[in-house]
Amino acid sequence: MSIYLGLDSSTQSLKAEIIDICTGKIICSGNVNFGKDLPEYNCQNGFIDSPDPLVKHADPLMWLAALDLLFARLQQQDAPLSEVKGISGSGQQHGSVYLNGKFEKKLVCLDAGKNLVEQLAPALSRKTSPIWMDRATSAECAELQQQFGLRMQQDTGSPAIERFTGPQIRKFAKDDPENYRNTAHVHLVSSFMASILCGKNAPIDFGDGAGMNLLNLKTLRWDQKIVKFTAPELLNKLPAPMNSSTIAGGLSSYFAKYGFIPGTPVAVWSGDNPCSLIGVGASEPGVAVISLGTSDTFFAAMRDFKTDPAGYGHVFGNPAGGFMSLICFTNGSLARERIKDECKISWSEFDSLSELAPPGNHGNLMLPYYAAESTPLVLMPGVKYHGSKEFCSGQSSNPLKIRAILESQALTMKLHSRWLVENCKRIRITGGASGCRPFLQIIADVFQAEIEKIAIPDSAGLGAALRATNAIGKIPFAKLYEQFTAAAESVSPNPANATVYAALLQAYAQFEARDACSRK
Ligand code: XUL
Repeated sequence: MSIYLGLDSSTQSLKAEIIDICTGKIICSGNVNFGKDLPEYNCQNGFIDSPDPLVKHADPLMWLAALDLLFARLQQQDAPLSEVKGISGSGQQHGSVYLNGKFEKKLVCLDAGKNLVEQLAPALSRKTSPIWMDRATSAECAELQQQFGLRMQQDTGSPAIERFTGPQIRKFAKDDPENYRNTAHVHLVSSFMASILCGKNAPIDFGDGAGMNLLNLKTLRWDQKIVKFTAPELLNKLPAPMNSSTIAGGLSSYFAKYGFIPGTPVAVWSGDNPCSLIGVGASEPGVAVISLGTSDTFFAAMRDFKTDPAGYGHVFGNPAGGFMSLICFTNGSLARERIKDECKISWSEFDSLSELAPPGNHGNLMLPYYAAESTPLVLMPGVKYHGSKEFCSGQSSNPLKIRAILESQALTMKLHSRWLVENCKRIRITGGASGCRPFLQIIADVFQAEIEKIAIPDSAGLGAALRATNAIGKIPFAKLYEQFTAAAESVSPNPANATVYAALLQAYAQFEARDACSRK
C-alpha cells in the first residue's frame, strides 16, 4: 500500500481523507463536526455568535481539539496510520491565528500524555481568530486602498478585501496594540495546522498566501511596502511564503500516540480553494470549477495572470504552478438552506419542487443576501426580490421560491465570471449541493456548458491528499487525476433554454446593479 493523508480544516468541520495510490481509492475518511462534537467552544456553525453581524471569529483551540479527536477516531476505526507516507492539508482561507513567543518552544516539546489544547492555549496572543466570514475591516481596507490604490490589486491579485488577512491584522494591531506587540507569529489556518503537525513554524504556501493582500504575486515574496504599512514589525511575524510542494517538516513525535510514524513528511498546507482545484483535477486551464458549499465559489486555473476589472475576483497561487482565479459568493448553501427552512420542506422535496417551475421562473429573481455578500460587495445583509407582486411579497408557491434562489445563484456566477471565462464550455462541480440534479441542469443551461459532477464531495481534503502524494511521493498530478478525479455524472445544457437565460441574465444584472449596490 502507498498511503497518503489529506486533512481539511474547513469552517464547520475537520475531515480526513486517506488515499491508496495503488488502488486509486479513498480507503478511509474521518470527520469532526465543530458544532456537534465540540459544543464547548460555542462555535455552532464554525464561529462564535457576535451581536455585530460583521464580526465572525472562531476559537483556534477548537481546531486543535478537533485534530486530537479526529486522529483518535481514525485510530479507533483501525485506519492504517502507521503506513501513511505523507501528509498535507487544506485550510479555510484568510482566517488568522496569533501566537506569542512561547509557540515554537511549546511545539518542540509536546507531551503525548497531555492534549494539544492544554499545552498550546498559553501560546495564543489573541484568544479568537477572525475567519473568512468576517467583514469588520472596511476602515482598514479603505486605508490600504488609499495608500496603494490600483497597485494593491495589480500586485497582490485583489484589492483590499474585508475578509483578507492583511486588513484583519491591521485592525488587530490598531484595536489591541499590546496583544499585537506580544504576537511573535501570525499564521493562516493552513500554516497553523501544518505547524502543529510538524512541531515548528511552517511556511505559508503561495496558494493560500495570495489571500492575504500581502503577497506580491509578481515576485512571490511578501510585499515589503504593503506589509510595513499594514502593521508594525509584521514582516518578522509572518512565516516565509513558499511553493505549495515544499516539505514543511517531519511529523512531531506527539502524534505517535495515534499510531503515526514520527518524522513522516508533512507538505505545506494550502487554502481550501487551491486544494479543491487539485481535488477536482482542474489545475490546467480549460475547465472551470464551481464548488457549492457554505459559500459557493467559482474558480479556474489561469493561463495568464489577469485581475477582475470589477474588483470582486481574486488571484491565488495554483498549487500545481502558476495561478488560479476565484470568485466567492458568500450566500451559497447558507441561502439555499434558508429557503428550504422557509418552505418547511426536506432537501429531497427542495430538489423535486424546483422542477415544477419553468426555466426562467416567470422572471422572478432574488438577491439572497441573508449574510453580508462578497460578490457583489454587500456589507449589510438583506434579501431583495424582483418579479411578480405575489413573489415579491413572499406569498408565491414553494417551486417559484426555490427556483428563484437556484436561478439567481447560477446567474450571479455567470455574471461575475465573465471577466475570467467568457465562453466556458466545461464546468466541474463539487461540494454538498452538487447532489441537487435540478441545480446542475440550471447551471448547465445558464452557462450553456457541459457539467461534470465529481464523485468525491470533499474535494479540498482529496486535493490535500493528492498534493501530499505529488510533493512527497513525486507522482505527477496528471497520473493522480486519472486515478482519483474522474467525473461521476455529467449534465448537458439544453440549447432550447439559452435564450431564456440570456434575457434573464440581463434582467438579473440590472436588478443587482440597482438593488445590491445601494446597500454598500
Ligand atoms: C475564498 C473564501 C472562502 C473560504 C471558505 O476567498 O473566502 O471560499 O476559503 O473556506
